[in-house]
Amino acid sequence: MTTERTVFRTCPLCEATCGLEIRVEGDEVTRIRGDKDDVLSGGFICPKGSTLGKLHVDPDRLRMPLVRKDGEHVEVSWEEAFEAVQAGFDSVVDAHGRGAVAAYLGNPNVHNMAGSLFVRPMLSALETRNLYTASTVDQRPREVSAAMMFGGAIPVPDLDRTDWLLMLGANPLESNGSLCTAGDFPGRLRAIRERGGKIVVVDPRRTRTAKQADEHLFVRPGSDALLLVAMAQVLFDEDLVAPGRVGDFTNGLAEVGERIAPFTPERVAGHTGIAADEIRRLARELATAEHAVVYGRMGVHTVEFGTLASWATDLLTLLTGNLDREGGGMFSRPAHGPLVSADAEPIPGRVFQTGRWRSRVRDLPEISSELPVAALAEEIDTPGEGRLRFLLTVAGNPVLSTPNGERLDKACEALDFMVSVDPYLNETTRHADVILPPPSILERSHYDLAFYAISVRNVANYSAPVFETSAPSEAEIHSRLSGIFGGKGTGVSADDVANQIVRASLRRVTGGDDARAAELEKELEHRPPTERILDVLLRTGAYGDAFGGQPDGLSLERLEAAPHGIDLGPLEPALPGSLRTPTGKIEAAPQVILDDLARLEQKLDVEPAKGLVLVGRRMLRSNNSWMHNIDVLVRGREQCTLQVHPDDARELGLGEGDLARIASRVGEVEAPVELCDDILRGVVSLPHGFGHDRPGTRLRVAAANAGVNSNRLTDELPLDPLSGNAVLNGIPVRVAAI
Ligand SMILES: Nc1nc2c(c(=O)[nH]1)N[C@H]1C(S)=C(S)[C@@H](COP(=O)(O)OP(=O)(O)OC[C@H]3O[C@@H](n4cnc5c(=O)[nH]c(N)nc54)[C@H](O)[C@@H]3O)O[C@H]1N2
Ligand SMILES: Nc1nc2c(c(=O)[nH]1)N[C@H]1C(S)=C(S)[C@@H](COP(=O)(O)OP(=O)(O)OC[C@H]3O[C@@H](n4cnc5c(=O)[nH]c(N)nc54)[C@H](O)[C@@H]3O)O[C@H]1N2
Ligand code: SF4
Ligand SMILES: [Mo]
Repeated sequence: MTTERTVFRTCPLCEATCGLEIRVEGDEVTRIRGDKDDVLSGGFICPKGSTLGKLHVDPDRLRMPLVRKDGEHVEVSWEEAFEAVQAGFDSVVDAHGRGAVAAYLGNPNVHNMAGSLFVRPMLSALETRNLYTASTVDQRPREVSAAMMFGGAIPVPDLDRTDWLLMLGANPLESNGSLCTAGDFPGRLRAIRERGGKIVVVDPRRTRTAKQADEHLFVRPGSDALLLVAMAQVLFDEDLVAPGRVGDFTNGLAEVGERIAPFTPERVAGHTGIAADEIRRLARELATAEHAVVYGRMGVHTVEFGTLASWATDLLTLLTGNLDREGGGMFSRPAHGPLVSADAEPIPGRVFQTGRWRSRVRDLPEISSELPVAALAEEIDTPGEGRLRFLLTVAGNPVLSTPNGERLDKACEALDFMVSVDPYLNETTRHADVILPPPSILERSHYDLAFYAISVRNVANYSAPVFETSAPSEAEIHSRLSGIFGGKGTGVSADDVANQIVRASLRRVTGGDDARAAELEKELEHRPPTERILDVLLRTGAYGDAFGGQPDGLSLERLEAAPHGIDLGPLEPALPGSLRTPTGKIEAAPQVILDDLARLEQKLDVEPAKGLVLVGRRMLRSNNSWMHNIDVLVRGREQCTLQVHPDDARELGLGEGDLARIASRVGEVEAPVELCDDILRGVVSLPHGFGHDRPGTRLRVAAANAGVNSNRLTDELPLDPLSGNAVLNGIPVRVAAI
């Protein structure tokens, strides 16, 4: 007789962190639906969440390590795989030193406790400055502006209490939200309108989100910074600046007012495609709404002025008295983070410094201890001293996800040695000499270390593994690699690494009381390595039991007893207590931003270019580049189409379904045309994450639904200089019928 059970767990696929109810019979998942009692998502689920069972049994998902022998990837034992890594790594370092070693970290690292807790020690062991991540094809501009303005914390729109939301370059009805963790984002948007609030969407496409909003404004790709700065100009010009409470601890407001004076609605209108009186109206509505907030995402960050746009979104929220106030832009307080409250004294932080080292080829500055991933290929394929020869990728597919991926694809062939920690043999890992697959999602525990820090409600939820496995956990894989990179051999375990982390934390917590620290360590000993660290974080965190000091407080044990999660309440004011700027104040006018406004101002005098530009898009059934191997997510109508406005199509001689050739400075692709009234004229769109047509992969379903990769067209040269972020939207392209 097979045992039947129902388990609850958090979906780790995207930032929404939905609760799932999973029906298991024996070792088989028979049904997944939304957990209606989940404290954040309340039963919401998207098509991806219900496929975790299929992902688990996907025959292409790797269960054993692969090592490349004579050009073929063959299964080997874990011991042989780690030994191969050791040999490959040592030979590169012996010949070329650690300067030839690089790592790339991809997106799923932030959806996974191993990525959050065990990757750092591994990177330290690598002793390299050549760190690249998916952050510089994503949200780095937002992190940089928040670092300069607030000392790090990122404001999230308080969706549940706002009544006026301006949303730019985000499409949460497909993406389920980003830098704004909100299980059931669509429901939360609906609720804004149901309580009489208003949603305005700014996007070059009339997206599903735009169709559910009160208003949609078409914007020319890349021009949001101009739009937002002009709105701020209106606030100053019409005497609508009223920051309220936070004004008492904000520097630089007068300077901003002066500096942005040239950006009048009339001057930016032609560039943005939004009329001057519309811009004025938006600014006035924002200023007069009871609770209002401005929220921007991918479309405004992955452009040439991404950091400026991110700064301007928070500036608008601040100028109108909506920062750190209910219904405005607020700060989350995760259970695993420290207790910070509004009335605490801010702790002055360090100056946000960049350029402590620079890239070899393009001389690009380090930002947040990373180099721009758009520069990775050139660091491998440009000959000379310091050229990269060893690459470690962890949970990343940069061949498909970084600009001019084709160049990186070729560059990877020139590496001396490559190691990937990844469950698939895909477009990137096919270049690896060794692939180390982590267990499936259902074989690991989960707690959202990254996303509870940017959540619209404070919640905490822990999920135990659904299935046991004897394969090494991802924490174990990272720890073994730490040992190899750190010269300690292949025998370092996750236990070793966790104990070190736990010991250091306990020493801090107990104020150096070694006996007490040892006692607490003993108390945690029965837990697996990851859980040991998590428990310390929770118990010493904002709501923690302080190891007995706060008997009603949180601990992992309490989370284990709450399968639907624990609700810790709505967001609360956190400023000035959470500020970590060197002054302990909000910096409304960081010098770097003021300087960059000069670059933006130059745009005003340049006629916008005429030709077509390419933007990206996401669809509900995809997850970046790596879930196209799940049949139900790719079945049906072709998803990877070029959306073209019918009037543009007519001029180009293109009809529905025709194959178009799309070319940019860096490459060209062919894709079927989808006529689309919902896209601004002069703009075309290809989805992100497709292009599974390369040989040597093991993705049978994806290969049969390959599509084309938009990063064969995006250009690695233009960057947002403040963040090193790539430009993925507004790419000049030529489109022609074939
Ligand atoms: N043109 C264009 N480019 C883009 C974007 C865009 O909109 N347009 N979006 C950008 C954004 S926002 C992002 S986040 C990046 C994503 O860029 P990447 O992170 O490089 O790519 P992903 O497609 O997320 O690939 C994730 C990889 O991790 C593996 N993986 C999945 N789960 C796990 C796990 O638990 N452990 C390990 N070790 N591996 C795992 C998958 O098999 C896959 O190889 O792409 C960016 N690139
Ligand atoms: N289904 C699905 N969900 C996902 C992912 C996925 O691949 N698939 N990926 C996850 C990841 S890693 C991330 S980072 C998030 C991203 O989540 P979102 O930020 O919501 O990203 P997108 O859905 O790509 O929406 C970006 C929007 O920006 C618009 N846009 C393009 N250029 C411009 C511009 O210049 N200005 C303005 N105003 N808009 C512009 C595009 O038309 C598009 O509608 O989604 C996450 N969720
Ligand atoms: S919205 Fe995101 S977290 Fe929720 S079920 Fe879908 S993929 Fe999972
Ligand atoms: Mo992302």
